[in-house]
Amino acid sequence: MFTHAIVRKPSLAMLKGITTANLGEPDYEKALQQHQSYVQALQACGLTIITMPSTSTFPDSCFVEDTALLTRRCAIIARLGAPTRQGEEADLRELLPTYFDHVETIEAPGTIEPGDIMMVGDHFYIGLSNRTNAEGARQMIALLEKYGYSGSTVVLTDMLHLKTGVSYLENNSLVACGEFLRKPEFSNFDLIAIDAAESYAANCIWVNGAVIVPAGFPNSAGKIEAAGYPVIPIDVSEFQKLDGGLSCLSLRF
Ligand code: CIR
Repeated sequence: MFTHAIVRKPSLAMLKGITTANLGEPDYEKALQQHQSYVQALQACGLTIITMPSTSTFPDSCFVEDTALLTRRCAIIARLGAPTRQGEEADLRELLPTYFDHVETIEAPGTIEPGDIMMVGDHFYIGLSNRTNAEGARQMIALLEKYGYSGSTVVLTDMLHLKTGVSYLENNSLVACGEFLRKPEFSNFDLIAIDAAESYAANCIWVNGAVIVPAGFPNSAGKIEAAGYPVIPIDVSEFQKLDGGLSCLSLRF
């Protein structure tokens, strides 16, 4: 169960965020409203929200998931792979000791963005991507092992982050699309396969029994519901325009 979530409000600088989506420029006012609805959904799932102030220095900083990995035993501050995002994690360094006794840090030349990390119980799958390099993954696994966890790597070729295409819903259920449907690493899960046309819905979040899904993907929502989960659809269209999904917008712990 999660009790808290850290979120970071988008600033107007989000209009300059990194994107490959070709969906046009985000509407900032709409993004703020969507962010608020997202926060309310997390609250409805029982979470206390910690809101970091927005910053215009980092256009992508609302995607706070990529700045740290939070576990029950420790927090690990990331070193982001995208050059324009390096430094976003600095404010976490001040915030996290309030909530964690142990705060560790990934060092250069390692890079890792925790959008590439999926927690399955005490095991952490780490995607090797354009943002997360082998050294970043090596350091992360060493730190996880220090705290009694384990980690393993998964190579990805088509997606931005591991969790762009795969989400763990507890109870051995794994939502997956694209390249992840065929990965031997995931063959022992009960797969909920997301159609290519709805691939954005593969990034969804389990929060204390419910699953928050992006609005507008009814086929995927239906499959997740049929697997036994109450589903909460939230519209995050303005963040999709920046390649960001539901998981990216919070750090849940
Ligand atoms: C980026 O390219 O870094 C942002 N525009 C989107 C980050 C999405 N984060 C995530 O999937 N964890």
